[in-house]
Amino acid sequence: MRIGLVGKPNVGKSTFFSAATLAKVDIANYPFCTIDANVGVAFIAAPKPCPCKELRKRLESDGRLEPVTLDDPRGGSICEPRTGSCIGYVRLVPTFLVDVAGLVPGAAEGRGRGNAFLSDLANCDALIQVVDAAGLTDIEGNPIAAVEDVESALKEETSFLTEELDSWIYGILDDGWSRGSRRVQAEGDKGLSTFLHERFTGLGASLSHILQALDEFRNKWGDLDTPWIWQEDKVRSLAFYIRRQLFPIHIAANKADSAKGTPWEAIDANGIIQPTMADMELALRRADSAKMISYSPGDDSFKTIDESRLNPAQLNALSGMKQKLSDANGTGVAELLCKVLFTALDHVVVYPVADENGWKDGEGRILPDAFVVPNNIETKQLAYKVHTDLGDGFIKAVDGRSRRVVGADYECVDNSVIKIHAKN
Ligand SMILES: Nc1nc2c(ncn2[C@@H]2O[C@H](COP(=O)(O)OP(=O)(O)OP(=O)(O)O)[C@@H](O)[C@H]2O)c(=O)[nH]1
Ligand SMILES: [Mg+2]
Repeated sequence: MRIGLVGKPNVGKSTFFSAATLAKVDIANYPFCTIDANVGVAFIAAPKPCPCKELRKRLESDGRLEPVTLDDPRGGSICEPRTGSCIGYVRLVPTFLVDVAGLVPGAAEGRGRGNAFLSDLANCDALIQVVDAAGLTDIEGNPIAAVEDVESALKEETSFLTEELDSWIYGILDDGWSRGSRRVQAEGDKGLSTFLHERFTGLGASLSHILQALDEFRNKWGDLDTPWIWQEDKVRSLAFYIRRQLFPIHIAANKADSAKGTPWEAIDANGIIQPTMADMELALRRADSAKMISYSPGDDSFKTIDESRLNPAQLNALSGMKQKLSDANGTGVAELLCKVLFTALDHVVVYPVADENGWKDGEGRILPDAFVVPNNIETKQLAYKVHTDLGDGFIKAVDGRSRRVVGADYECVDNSVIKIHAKN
């Protein structure tokens, strides 16, 4: 999974990016040192407690493991993550984050970084548009308080990104449209979906993205007859629905610390706006890395580790941050990433193992891998994600909880532990 950060200059994209990817430095030696400067790995807390919690319980009740002690630095976790980490059963899983600079109107016509900007975006599964919440002011520079005024200011802020993306998608559609869409004549609606799927695989389209877009399009326009003679506005409308599938956009209303009193709750009707304080998240994670405080992303508070080591200025700054953090219920950074990955993209975390009893891999490591996969992925598809050979040689799978043998089309859910049997 790859989430792109976009937005106008100086809204806080790079701050958000550094805050969210900082963890890779001290959490795991994640092997991505050679990726582009603007691509990083963010670690996001899995929605459910790591299955090592259940495993610990089982081992304890069998008398094979001592109960967890209060001073256990891992807070009871007994898994051995190959990437990410797990403390107190909070399992961190990796996702790619891209800081996509260079959003300027007219990119689809080649302005600014133009196509380079668009091809950076093309690899993303979802976008977070960072906007400067502090800049959402009225003409006199006063913060806006009325819900409808914030909504229209936000619309103005965000519409040019969607317009840019829509016209880019439209350009791809329009190229060879009448010939391609004539496949409907011979093959019916299926011809159109196949054509669109082929057209947009390069942008990461799956057939279900296309079918979903066509469904929404039908709701507005009715049947898909004679697409080769559609007017431009109808093809543009199809581009709109495809874009929404390929690039769902969430909004980070950043610098929320300077936009106090904005009624986010009232505006957040679709759950796509999240107030954030990226610079505070960055400061807190750095202070945590420096062992000044103990802070977990997503928390609305932190503990100061050893106050006697800090000078009055530091203590003062920390207490100010603590107040802001609790007022805002957290910085919103981890919360937004979690929302995008698990709710909007409907992904879940699945744990493949080699031993369905001990939940270990071939080398005896407990629950080393946590895969972020689409919800309800079938076991054979999961096998392919682990390794091509495992998919090709797939025989059967075993559900690690029920210990039931299951077939290739068995659907994994969030937190599934799955053993895959394959020919070797
Ligand atoms: N008050 C406040 N300032 C912030 C916040 N996040 C970022 N900033 C500040 O906003 C300024 C711009 O941040 P950047 O992260 O460089 O912004 P950018 O969007 O990457 O900018 P470009 O790379 O120029 O497009 C910096 O001075 C940050 O410290 C925040 O949550 N609150
Ligand atoms: Mg930047």
